[in-house]
Amino acid sequence: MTSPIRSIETVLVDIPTRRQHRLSFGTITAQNYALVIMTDEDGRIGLGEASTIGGPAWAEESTETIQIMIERYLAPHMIGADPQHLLRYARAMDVWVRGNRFAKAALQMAQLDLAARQLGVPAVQLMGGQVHDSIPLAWTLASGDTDRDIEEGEEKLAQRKHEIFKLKIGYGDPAKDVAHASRIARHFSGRARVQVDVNQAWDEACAVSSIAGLEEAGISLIEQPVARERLDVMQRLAHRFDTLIMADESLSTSADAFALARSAAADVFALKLTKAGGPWATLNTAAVAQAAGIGCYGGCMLETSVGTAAYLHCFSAIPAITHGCELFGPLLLVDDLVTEPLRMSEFSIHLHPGAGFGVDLDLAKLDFYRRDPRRVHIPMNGANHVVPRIHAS
Ligand code: MUC
Ligand code: MG
Repeated sequence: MTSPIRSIETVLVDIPTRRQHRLSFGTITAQNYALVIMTDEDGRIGLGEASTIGGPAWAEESTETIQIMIERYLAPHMIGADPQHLLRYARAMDVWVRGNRFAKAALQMAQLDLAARQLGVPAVQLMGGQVHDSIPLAWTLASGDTDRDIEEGEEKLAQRKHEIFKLKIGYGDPAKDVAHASRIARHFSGRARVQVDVNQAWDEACAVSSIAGLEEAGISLIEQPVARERLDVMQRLAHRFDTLIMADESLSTSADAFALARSAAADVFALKLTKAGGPWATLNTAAVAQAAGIGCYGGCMLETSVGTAAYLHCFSAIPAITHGCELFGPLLLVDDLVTEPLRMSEFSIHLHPGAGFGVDLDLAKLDFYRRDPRRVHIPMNGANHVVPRIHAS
């Protein structure tokens, strides 16, 4: 039954990736997480997670700022609170702190997990119940090497894990990117859907010529081709091309969703709990999408199974998720933080039936991957590198 919040702890975690992951703004070899552990007076635990890509390179927040925002400005208000008051605290967080949506999202996830565990129900039930039992699951090919990406895609298809591939481009010469993506799209033609994520790297002229080439090669969707502020350019691209244009960085809040919908600046919305500021904000954005007749894609920030499970419960409650999802984060990491892996098979990810988000922390793993004060975290060229200090004692 319900019981007040006793403590809230935020732990920084670094987990290496299985292979380098190259995006337009840098190359990742490890992912960083701010993990929130919320405990109630009966000792029950709720988990939340904020994952950032490239430190503050993808969005404004880093795991370090997330930790300090939670510990100093958000969590102290919630000690002794009833975790069942989900929307009350989601709204209050916007009064206590402006912005800092990743921090709020991690905290709201932990509260939702705890509230659902107290009631003994899956978290999805507190968001209206599931409309999807499973969601088609994309994989990102981003090794930086065309042959290696094709090989990796073939493996994923053979394992029946993924038949949607997202390519990360925008790193170098646009003509080379188009050639790279076109070769992969033609290779998998008729067997897999291939889409690209440009992560804001192009200007309008470059986007027009590049998308024309990508469209010809059969690329199905272009994610965030230009700077997030340029809704005018997004609008012209969406109008000009048949290939779907998806808003990712351009879309955080439901107000952004409204502006995008009103100007027809995107055909698809990428939803993420962290950039939105939590599960409730994500549901609000999805409601705008539904009202506007815009389909949604379940995005990710390369979460561990903790964040992935939180995203999955929320996405499962969203009818407008019609373009699949990319909740593959745990598969890219060398290890995970939970005792049981999430269920991914037959090209989909499946909702876990347990209470809360249905995942439990593996304490030994947490102990191993929690940030060691003897290691330094260096954001370099927009990328994340966790390197040992030279003179560790
Ligand atoms: C993004 O911009 O979509 C998520 C998966 C991936 O490969 O990159 C991201 C972030
Ligand atoms: Mg993206």
